[in-house]
Amino acid sequence: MLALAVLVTTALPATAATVGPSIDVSVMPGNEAENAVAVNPTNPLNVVAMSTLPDVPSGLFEGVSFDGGQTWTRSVIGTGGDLGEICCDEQLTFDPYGNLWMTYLLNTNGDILIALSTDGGLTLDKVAEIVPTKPTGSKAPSNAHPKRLRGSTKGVLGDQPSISAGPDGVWVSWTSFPSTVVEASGAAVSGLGLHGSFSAPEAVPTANGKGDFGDTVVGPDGQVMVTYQDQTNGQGGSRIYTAVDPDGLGGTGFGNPRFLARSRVGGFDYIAAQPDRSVDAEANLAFDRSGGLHDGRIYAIWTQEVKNESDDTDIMFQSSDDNGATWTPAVRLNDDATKNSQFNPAIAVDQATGFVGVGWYDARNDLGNGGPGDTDGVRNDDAQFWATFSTDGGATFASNFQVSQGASNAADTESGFDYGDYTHAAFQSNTFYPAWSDNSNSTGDNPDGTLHQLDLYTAKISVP
Ligand SMILES: [Ca+2]
Ligand SMILES: [Ca+2]
Ligand SMILES: [Ca+2]
Ligand SMILES: [Ca+2]
Repeated sequence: MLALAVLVTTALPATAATVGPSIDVSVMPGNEAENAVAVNPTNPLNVVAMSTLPDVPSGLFEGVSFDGGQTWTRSVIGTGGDLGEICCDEQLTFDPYGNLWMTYLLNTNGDILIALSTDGGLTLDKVAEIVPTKPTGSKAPSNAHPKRLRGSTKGVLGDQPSISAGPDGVWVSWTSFPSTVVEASGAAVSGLGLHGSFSAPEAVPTANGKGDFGDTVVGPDGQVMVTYQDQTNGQGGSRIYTAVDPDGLGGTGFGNPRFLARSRVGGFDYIAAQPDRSVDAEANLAFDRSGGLHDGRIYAIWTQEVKNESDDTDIMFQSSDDNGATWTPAVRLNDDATKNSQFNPAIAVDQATGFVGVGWYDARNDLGNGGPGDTDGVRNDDAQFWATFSTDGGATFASNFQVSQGASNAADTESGFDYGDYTHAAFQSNTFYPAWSDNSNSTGDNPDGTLHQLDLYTAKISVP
């Protein structure tokens, strides 16, 4: 295996993928930031993308496509009614039956919400409202989403939920504040619209009694892995851990935390490209359930900072064939030669092929010289969106390629939320769809014009 921080050997030319044009999914005034995207495995032309709306009291943007992203049905959901007044932190996943599962948070309480769509995202119904446990305090965390719990900070607050579904079930994990513990809950799934109740919250052990900014994945045998970092605040750094429930909905709970990596990215680490909201290490997981050569392999990505508070952040990659007991050494996925920022990485496995796609915000072309990656003459504060992929189980990755046609600037959004805490990507049947927030107006249809509020973007990347 290659040494730490050495780029994985590039064996595939970037031309192995076809990057489609940038698509403005939201075409909506105001900021769309912190995005989710999912593709239906029973109809790979069915793409669903969502964004938090930091500028309005409640609601999410939702775009639904049934033609691979060419046309979209656009709506704002969750301004009341069945779904409630949605705050933020939405995440999406399709299961193998074509159920679309969504987790999200409300403005009005600290619960973890789950909604289900059986029509490809056109309609969503609330199916569960989980009350986090461990109410050991009475104060909401200082880092809660700015929109959460207007007028009430009493009791326990679930935050940062993530959701994943496999052939046997759907699982969500989250952080419970103020004690900053990680919990998870799952439900059996057996067909389109056929599911059981979500289980009582199950504790996910943490190494130092704390965990946040997590992710959840379900494996081919029903096992569940959760990752999290142990620092909720600060810029100094964090340790990233995983924990596994080996039998999912069976009687065995989550096992002891296992160390994954040490990052110099803390809980709220400020970089010039995300100057107000900051970034966390944003560890994310993907499980190969393809039944192929690498079935059962788990992939992890996270953000490193080369030197503390240098703003030179990088996207790191590791994999495990033994449910996280051991991991390959971390390798850097971004192949630039700059000291600029790469942040908010997203990963997805194509369960039809076992291919791995990774995308991230990338400031490599912002040299502050007025070039195409620079909007303002200042180095390392503008971001494009870049990606890479692997067709051999993560042994090698393609040369990085630029996905967004333009460069965006977070300060120009006039929102302290910047691009949000995360973005996501989906990969199905040889097509990779990353989602990102963009104010370059490269497509000419952002209602706020160029370098103002963000729209939600995607692009269709074909990986044959
Ligand atoms: Ca740092
Ligand atoms: Ca970097
Ligand atoms: Ca710049
Ligand atoms: Ca917008």
